Amino acid sequence: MIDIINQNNLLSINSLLNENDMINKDDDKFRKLMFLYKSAQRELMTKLEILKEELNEFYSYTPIEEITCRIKSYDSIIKKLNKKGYALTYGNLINNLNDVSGIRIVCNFKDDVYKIAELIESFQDVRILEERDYIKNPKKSGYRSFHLIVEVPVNFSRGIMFIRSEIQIRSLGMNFWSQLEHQINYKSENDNASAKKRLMKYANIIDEIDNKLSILSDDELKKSKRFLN
Ligand code: 0O2
Repeated sequence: MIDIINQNNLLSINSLLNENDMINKDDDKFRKLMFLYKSAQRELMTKLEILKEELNEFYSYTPIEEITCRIKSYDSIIKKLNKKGYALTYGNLINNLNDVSGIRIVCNFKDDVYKIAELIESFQDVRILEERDYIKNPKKSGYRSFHLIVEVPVNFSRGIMFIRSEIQIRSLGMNFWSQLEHQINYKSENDNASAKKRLMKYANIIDEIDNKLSILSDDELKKSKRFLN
């Protein structure tokens, strides 16, 4: 399967598959491709868990409440490609879906989100492809979160491969809202305008609370244990 290696021993994910092949969840290629995404996710999760523990050990305060991850299901991959109007090929999956491997970091406070994003951006071996600040520019739904599209190097037997993941970084408040909205509205086929309007209003209220909590946390935690002051 792995047969194209350039002089730097770098493997391209596209070189493992024929880009025009149609995605088929029962074939070997799909399983192997998902293995590559899972491997990248493990690398990234290790880096992030270490960061979380380091902040806890050295600064006695962890800005990170939790880190979770998931691999996008076959059904969600197909749904998203259809929604974006792409043919269901491996090439389109690899080149146009950023979040086949998805990681979510939930921080206590809003300003911690930016500090964690900065720390990830400073990792020497992580390539930052894109930054999406849905906190400064919330989505129409009211969705707030900070997204990083990254690539991490993974060592395989025949070389190194850079594989993409999406990291969503948000405050507890933003996470609370988006989890509920995801269930009630985001994936729903119904177009309930009144529910949408209310959810948007609640997103703004949560944002106000987030701002107030950030000020409170500054006042209280800066005095003693706050990290990176
Ligand atoms: P799921 O089920 O969470 O995996 P683009 O790349 O801009 O063409 P894309 O890939 O949708 O479009 O990127 P975007 O907008 O940055 O969103 C990526 C993910 O952010 C989504 O993945 C959701 O997890 C989350 N998200 C975006 N908008 C909303 C929203 O309005 N509400 C909620 N609750 N979550 C949102 P998926 O694959 O769409 O969904």
